[in-house]
Amino acid sequence: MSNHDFYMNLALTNAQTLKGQTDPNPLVGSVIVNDNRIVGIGTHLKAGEPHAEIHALRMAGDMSRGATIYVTLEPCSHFGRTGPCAQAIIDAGIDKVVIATLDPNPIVAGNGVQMLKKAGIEVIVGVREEEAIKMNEVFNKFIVTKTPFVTLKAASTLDGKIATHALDSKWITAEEARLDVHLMRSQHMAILVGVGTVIEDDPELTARISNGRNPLRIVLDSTLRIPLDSKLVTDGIVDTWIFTSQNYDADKRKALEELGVLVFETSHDTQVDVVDVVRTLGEKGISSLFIEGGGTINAAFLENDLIDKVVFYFAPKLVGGKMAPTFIEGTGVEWMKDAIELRDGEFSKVGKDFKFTGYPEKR
Ligand code: AOF
Ligand code: ZN
Repeated sequence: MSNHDFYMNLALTNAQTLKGQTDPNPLVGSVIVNDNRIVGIGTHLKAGEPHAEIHALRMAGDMSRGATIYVTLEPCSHFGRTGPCAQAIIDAGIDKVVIATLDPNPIVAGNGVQMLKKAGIEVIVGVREEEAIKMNEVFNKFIVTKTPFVTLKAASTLDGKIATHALDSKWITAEEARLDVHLMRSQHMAILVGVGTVIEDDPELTARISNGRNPLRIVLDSTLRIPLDSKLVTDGIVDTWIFTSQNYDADKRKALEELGVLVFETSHDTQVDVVDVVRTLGEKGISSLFIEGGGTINAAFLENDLIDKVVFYFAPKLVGGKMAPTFIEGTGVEWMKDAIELRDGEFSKVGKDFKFTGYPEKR
């Protein structure tokens, strides 16, 4: 491994550890090296707080002069909630800047590099670029489109069943996979389910792992059937938002709002319009959405091309049965040529179960 790769790797590893904590801002790590010695390390901790480079520069102090700074994302050039990092790097007397990838944020997008070069600083872009882009897949989409990066999660038997024909579903996957799901919940700003799940399971939808951050909870409920005594309505652990259709029960809406639940109407007469849901969440600043719906919700999001990533857990079990539900219902495609292709698929093992991640080709 070259020196550049080594230091960038450290910056990437530190940044990656904070996944979910910096939303909607990016994960960014930085390392400053002077005369083959690490003199500063900085990681962006929270949106609105100092950027990674600033933490590293503060740690390095005078040792920044003549040093090389490694940053996983192009230093910023704008006056936002914090100052332009490119200027701070220039002022600190840094000699060389090694960047993993350019900032897709339209207000930066190459301007940071320009500022540095204009000041006579040597700039290298593209070290560990692929990892850096992947690490910020949520930010990269949200900063350009202002709509959330949507991940669809499902857990099924190897024959695709999410319950038996008698609707027994506890449990499909083992403990390790379920913990992995809690970790993923804590890495997203919002989690979404259908009202059927709320009625059947009365879930909390929290991240029950140590240091877990709880996502905002979202329920799709076309007529407002959600029970007023369900945990999502009463527990107060974290906010719950409900999206409904034009066919909702007005008295129920009032009762829910009195209990502190926000209710959003969508444009469809009888169903929740999922396109409206995603757009509204983007407008509210939600950059990442984790869908743990059943087959109908999953199909609605897939059919509308709203899924950016899938995470499927497969338990090595077979349930069988024509009537046993699967994790994508709806009508489905007619021709095999119209099947949704998943690119960059990867399988790993989580405990006894298998985890597949992939990215649906947009149509
Ligand atoms: C971060 N952390 O370490 C870097 C960022 O709202 P502001 O002023 O903090 O600016 C956010 C933008 O700054 C962000 O969208 C990205 O383009 C750039 N870089 N942001 O939060 C960091 N390096
Ligand atoms: Zn910055």
